[in-house]
Amino acid sequence: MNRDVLTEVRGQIGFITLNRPKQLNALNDQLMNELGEALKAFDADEKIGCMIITGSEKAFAAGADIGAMAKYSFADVYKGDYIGRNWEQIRSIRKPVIAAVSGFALGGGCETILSTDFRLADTTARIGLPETKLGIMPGFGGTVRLPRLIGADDALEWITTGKDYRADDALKVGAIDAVVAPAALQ
Ligand code: DAK
Repeated sequence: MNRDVLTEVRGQIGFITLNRPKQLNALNDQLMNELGEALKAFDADEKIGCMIITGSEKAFAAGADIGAMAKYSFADVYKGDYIGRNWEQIRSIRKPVIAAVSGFALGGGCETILSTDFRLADTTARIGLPETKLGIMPGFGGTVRLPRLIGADDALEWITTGKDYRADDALKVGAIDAVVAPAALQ
């Protein structure tokens, strides 16, 4: 069966790898359901002390799946609580959840990492909220969690310009906690 999320245990760490590489790990319902299940399973496992969410070398996640969203009406999204229901799952996990970011973490991908407790990024990372380029606002926590982390001024720049930022620049404002060499995240 095709899995959009892969899991692995190393020592006391539960690794969760987003696995839609051809779509740059664009977030859809299946992936978000599997992410929620994986987080809950590790949270319930006494042998696991913390979890690390990661993606591919090219992308942590390039945002919500634009193709899937294009077909949805407002009513579909509202009634189905599209994506939102499982995004919040990260915040309900009692053990520390760490994001390890290589490549793109854009839009919903950026909001996913903002929902974690600690954020590591390697020097290939490009992090940002490009929603305004699509004529929408960040829909899942970007307008709330980002200003809490980096302050209103910098968050306003991120949100209104839609630019993506290198790991060093994200570190300077406090959007991530550490920058590492790419090999450190493999
Ligand atoms: N969705 C679907 N497919 C995507 C994708 C995405 N977000 N991003 C990339 N892909 C696909 C591309 O279509 C392409 O597929 P093929 O053409 O090969 O079939 C493949 O991934 C490789 O992408 P590229 O060929 O474009 O790769 P490049 O290296 O040239 O460019 C890129 C990489 C990341 C710069 C580019 O792919 C890009 O700009 N992607 C879109 C970034 C973006 O705009 N993301 C979405 C932001 S909006 C909500 C909550 C949250 C949200 C919505 C609702 N509710 C609570 C209701 C969140 C919204 C967002 O995230």
